[in-house]
Amino acid sequence: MNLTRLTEKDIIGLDQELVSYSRDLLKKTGMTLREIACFASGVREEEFLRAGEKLKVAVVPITAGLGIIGGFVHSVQDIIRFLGFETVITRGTDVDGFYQAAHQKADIVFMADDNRFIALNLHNGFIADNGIATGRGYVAALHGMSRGLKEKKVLVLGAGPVGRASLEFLQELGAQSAIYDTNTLATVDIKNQDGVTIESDLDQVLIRYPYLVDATPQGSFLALEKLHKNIMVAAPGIPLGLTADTYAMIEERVIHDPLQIGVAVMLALASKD
Ligand code: 2YC
Repeated sequence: MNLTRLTEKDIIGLDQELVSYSRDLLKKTGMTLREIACFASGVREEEFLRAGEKLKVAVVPITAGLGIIGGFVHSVQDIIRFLGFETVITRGTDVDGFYQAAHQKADIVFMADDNRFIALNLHNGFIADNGIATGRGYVAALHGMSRGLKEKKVLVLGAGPVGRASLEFLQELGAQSAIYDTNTLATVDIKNQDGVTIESDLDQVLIRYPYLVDATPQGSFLALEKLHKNIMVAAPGIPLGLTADTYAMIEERVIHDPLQIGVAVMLALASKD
């Protein structure tokens, strides 16, 4: 499956803006990036802080497929450092880089090709997948923004890896979850998962959901007049599904970033001993 592929312009400047990004996240959700990562991964904050003092992370550039994305490994490194973990980028790429990571006694190794972005814990073999981490992290952010999702009506757009992970966490949190995909076949296996509603006519139902997770790679298709008046949106999908003027009008109720939340949750998941 070819996942959405970031471009250099999606991540340019991400490292300079992490402090303002995290302040903005706190304002919108009442949670810091670290608290979102801990809530999504089930890691207690003091455990996560201790792991940060103890563990070393390596990020390996991968040349496979369409190759290196300018700024990608540096953005990943900056997010992980921001969360308090010593982090290196290997000089070598691919297998050579992985060898160097192990040789430099890294405990956790981050690497991404065009189809998969993982964090591997070299001690216990656990692999954190970016799609799962991102889905859980965005639901955690929505949980914060909504002051709790229990019994709340939430619609997930997109039944790919991120949408499915979002749905799973929403169910764990007791939300009244629904999912929609343009391809009706994509949700056929979810059909009678306990309590999940499968929506098929988006234009009809969209306005009935006060909470939305946009996990689609479709850009600029959500206009304000089609949305619930108090809409809150967790938008992991790239490009952003909201139209530019809709985003400008409801920005304080929208969570959207290219890497930060997904990487933070991957780190928390991979840091468990
Ligand atoms: O620079 C590198 O090491 C490249 N091989 C990185 C390729 C990442 C491709 N994946 C993506 O752009 C998106 C990310 C948002 C996470 C998952 N897919």
